[in-house]
Amino acid sequence: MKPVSLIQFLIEERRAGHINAELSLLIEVVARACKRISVATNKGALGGVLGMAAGEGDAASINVQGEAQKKLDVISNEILLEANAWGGHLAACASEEMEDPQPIPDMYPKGNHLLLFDPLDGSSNIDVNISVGTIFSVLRCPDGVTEPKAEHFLQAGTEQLAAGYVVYGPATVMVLTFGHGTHEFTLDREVGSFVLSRREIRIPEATGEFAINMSNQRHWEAPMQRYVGELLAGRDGPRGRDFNMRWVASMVADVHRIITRGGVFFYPLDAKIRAQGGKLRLMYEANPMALIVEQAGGAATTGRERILDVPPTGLHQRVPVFLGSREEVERATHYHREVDGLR
Ligand code: P6P
Repeated sequence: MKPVSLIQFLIEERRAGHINAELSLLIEVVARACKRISVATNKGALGGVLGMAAGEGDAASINVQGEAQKKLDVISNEILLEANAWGGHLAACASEEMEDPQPIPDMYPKGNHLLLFDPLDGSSNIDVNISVGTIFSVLRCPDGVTEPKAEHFLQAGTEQLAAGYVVYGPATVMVLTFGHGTHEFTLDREVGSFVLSRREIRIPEATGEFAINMSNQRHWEAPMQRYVGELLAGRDGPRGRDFNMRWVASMVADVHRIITRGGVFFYPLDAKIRAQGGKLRLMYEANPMALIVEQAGGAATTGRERILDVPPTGLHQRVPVFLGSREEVERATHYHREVDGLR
């Protein structure tokens, strides 16, 4: 069968009434920017792009999250900002690497969409050559707002018009949803275009594989201790079967494994991060991944409520994340809600 390119797929989605022309063009611009990020990450040590953004002896380059920036964090952020400045589809952008939303320069036309992105999630893995990725989310700019401020981005995850990620691994793969199924595109480097490789992805309801950073175990809440304890007990425990564990420490890589073969991913609240509300960012990581996973038949909660229903209170708000195969997300969430006296 003739391969379907991303552009053909976007035309299909427009004809189906799932997206409009402006959103279609925006996704093409984001995809093109991610191809450039893929080229930069794939150069590795030969591209002079590894290591910290701050030079030897310079003051460290620290982002709004308080994290030391890698050169590729800065490069990826600049590629996405530059590509989207002139496109004419956006009213503003917001980057996980930057405190405030970025306006579209006055010399360019503005559009009706808001783009949020984590330009290079998992970048601590760059220097050890483990997969990293870009996560993006698209919202509608509220009518009549010409200079969007942070509060205009604070829309629940259910309001997303599009969500996607690009994982820079052995292959460069984009996973994308417009709320009408989750689909996968693989970059054909010879042609230079993303080609549809999986349509209407379905995450298996059951799984034998979980992803969590076990080094935090002593800090977890009791229901998380109980849930993971049952998985570790395996066939001798209440679950009656053995489980396997994976933890890449690159959310995009862990989620892509789950999208591909099932599994469940946890970054629960723990005593260390309780004050911040969690580790992962609602607007830049949790919401886009939650839409992608739900559209593939999976589930995504904070352990207490559906992620997509969380009312945002801040652009860099953090939340606990439970996502993946529905049966395990629902069981772990039930344990937490039971302790809270919720149904
Ligand atoms: P830890 C990467 O920094 C990230 O934001 C996610 O991509 C990843 O899942 C998580 O943090 C890893 O956290 O505490 O295991 O390093």
